[in-house]
Amino acid sequence: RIGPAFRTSHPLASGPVVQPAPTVDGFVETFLGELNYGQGTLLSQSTLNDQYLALARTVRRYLMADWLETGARRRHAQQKTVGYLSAEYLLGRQLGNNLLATNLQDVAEEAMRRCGIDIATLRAQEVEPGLGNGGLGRLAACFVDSLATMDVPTIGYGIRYEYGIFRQTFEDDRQVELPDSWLSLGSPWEFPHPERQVLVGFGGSTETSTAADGTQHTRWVPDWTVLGMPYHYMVPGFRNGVVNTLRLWSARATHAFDLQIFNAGDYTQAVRAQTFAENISKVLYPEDSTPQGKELRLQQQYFFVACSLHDFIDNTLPADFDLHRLPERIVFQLNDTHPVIAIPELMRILVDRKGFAWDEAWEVTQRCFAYTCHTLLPEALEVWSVELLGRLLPRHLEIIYRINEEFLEQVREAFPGDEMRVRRMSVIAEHPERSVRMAYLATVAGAKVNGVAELHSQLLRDKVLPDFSQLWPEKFTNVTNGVTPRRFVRLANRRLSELLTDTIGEGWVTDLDRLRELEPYADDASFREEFRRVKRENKERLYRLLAVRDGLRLPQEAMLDVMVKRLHEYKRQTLKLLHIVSLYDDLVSGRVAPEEMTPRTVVFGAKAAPGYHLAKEIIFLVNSVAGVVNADPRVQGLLSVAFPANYNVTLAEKLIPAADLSEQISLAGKEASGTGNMKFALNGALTIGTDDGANVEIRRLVGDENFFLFGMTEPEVERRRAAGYTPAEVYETTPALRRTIDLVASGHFTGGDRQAVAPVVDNLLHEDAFMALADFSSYLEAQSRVDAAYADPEAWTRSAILNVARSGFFSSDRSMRDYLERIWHS
Ligand code: Z16
Repeated sequence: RIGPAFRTSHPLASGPVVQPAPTVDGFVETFLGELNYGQGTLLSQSTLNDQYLALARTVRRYLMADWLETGARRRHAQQKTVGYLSAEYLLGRQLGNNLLATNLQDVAEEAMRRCGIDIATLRAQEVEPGLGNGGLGRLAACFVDSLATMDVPTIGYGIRYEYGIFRQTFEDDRQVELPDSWLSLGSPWEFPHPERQVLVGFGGSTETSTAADGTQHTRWVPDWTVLGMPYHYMVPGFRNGVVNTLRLWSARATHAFDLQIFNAGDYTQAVRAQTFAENISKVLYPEDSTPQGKELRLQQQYFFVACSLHDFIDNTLPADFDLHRLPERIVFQLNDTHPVIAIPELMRILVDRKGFAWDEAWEVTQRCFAYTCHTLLPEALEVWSVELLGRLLPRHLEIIYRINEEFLEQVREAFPGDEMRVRRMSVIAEHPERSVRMAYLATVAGAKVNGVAELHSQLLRDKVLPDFSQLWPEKFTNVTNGVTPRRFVRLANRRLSELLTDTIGEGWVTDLDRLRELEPYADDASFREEFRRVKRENKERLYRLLAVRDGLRLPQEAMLDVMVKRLHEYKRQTLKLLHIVSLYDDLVSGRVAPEEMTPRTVVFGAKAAPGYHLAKEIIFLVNSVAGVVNADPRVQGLLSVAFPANYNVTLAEKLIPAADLSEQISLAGKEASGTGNMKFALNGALTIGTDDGANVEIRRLVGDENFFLFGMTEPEVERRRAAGYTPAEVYETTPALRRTIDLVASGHFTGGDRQAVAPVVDNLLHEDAFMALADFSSYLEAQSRVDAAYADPEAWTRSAILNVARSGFFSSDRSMRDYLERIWHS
């Protein structure tokens, strides 16, 4: 610690903290105080941003007493803490969530009205902290919400990126990325804690010395260091007086370092050193699922993990704590391989700094970590070259080598003479270059390894880590993902929430299984009418927003068909596009009469990683098709395509509650879980989906008759590939597909430019790595079932209600109970 805590015997020094009165008067008074003394302005002079900041700081005051109280209670109880280690937290806007948690929504709304302010306008001011790419980052945010609501001692550890996921814009139908300067107008939700800064080393070399008794001691001598500055964020539980902490690290230059250079008289060099250090937490890497092996990314990973371990061991545990008992006090959950460097870091702390024997340290380390895998894509399994790792973290590389040596000895004992197996299981890969397999390291060191949906966990055992699951079957488990009902139902879908609460009471918000009580109402005509009203009003709200935000004009009555997720070939946005083009072609060629068509509006939302060229070509094609379809009078009111730019949590909260149909169409065996699929089902959309990820569990729960299944199963995909898949053959032999692709290839959607569509068309015809063409016919057939079903509103509504009633399992509260039972308590 940098400074001692301030100590005094003054009677007010240890609280209690006085919370402002939760009344309209109390709120107004606090708000005006924040505006005057916090922002230094008068209501009459204030900007919208002043008002937003004052409102946020007002809400924050209501949480402070509970935050301090929770901290004191946690320090006193000394229970085991969950240390969630995640490079990403895709939090979404904070204001609405915190008003909901404190039950201050109505008070705040009325208080603002008294000040002549529309609270919705202030909410719209908030720039969401987009400190994540997609599913994995949003999952971390849902998990910390649930842990607070369940009063589980938790510290979320991560990185305070100065720039989160880029802001997407379109220019001439192509994606253009802009920096996300989310901090530039002020950040009222964060608390910097300079007194808890941590020093982190990089580079240099190791030194080994031998003591008089012959024992060897190794020490790492880094050649450069940076400071980690923690910023704390409140994580309130739902109306339970609990506020946990999210601790995000920001990189600063060390003083000693620049002083040295300043003293040497090189001012510009000193400033440059500062910039170099601060680069570490500058920007989120924008790849979802397929990371680039960049040096700065490894620096980010080690930076936040080193800060977090040090923070817990030296600044959170009591000073006299016996670290042999560390596993009684912490379990670090590794959110994918990004934080796996924590394993050798803990070994280094225990052995090099705390004087543990190797075996003792290994015993402790193995009980402190558990690993969650989120993928099956081979290209997404992180590896770091030995050259890079050794240069940046020489001591960690030595430790990894020793862990691996001892592990491979164990393999040799269990499977004598099986050197092929030893090579397969080695944490160190030899080809194409010598490198560290981070997933293997996590599996060797972790007490548990879990996948994120049943099918995924099965494939993880059988396909990704089969040798490990054979050696340690008991290590492997599944925890199916979940989503927080607070943000994704109660906050995002207020109308549905009111209907639910009027019908079954309000207990569902923290006990989502109670949605089951809704089942009988599926057969109640007046309830169905109400349910349809909710959907209709949500659609109206969405279309009003899209009109203002994106200049889109969409028909109110059509089925709303939504595909929102990162742009990735395996997710198959092109398959959805082929469906749209085929519907369009059917209409304009007269094969389908207008009155036979079920009107549809298709909405896409997707960001492509800036370096993922084919994904960006797909975005271009979607925009091109949208432009032509929307302008063609022959399909007016029957088919529309919208692609609002910059899909993020804020937009998801508007889109999902309005959707009728949820597109979950990845190639079977590729989507680890999906979590958007759960949000849609909980908001009363029906799913059209493959037998993949958590779709499998959604379908089993909601029932086959309330889910539109299509496509190959994972074993069918395997067999098809083994037999030699040639997409061109499918194209030749499927007339509807041929017409569709030909229309795209002709340049019809690109003003006659065939060159512009060639990247996507050629890829589909000659590569199609994710077999969109193979599933095309099955998909179209399932979509005609959708059309027929939508034409019967009563039956459709019944299915939609049953989707809501039977999806309570997908609460992240349930996921957290599973982690507690299967992983954290064992
Ligand atoms: C990510 O968002 C996911 C996996 C991964 O390896 C890296 C990133 Cl950034 C996603 C999965 O693709 C998705 O299926 C899953 O639902 C989500 O993680 C949360 O588990």
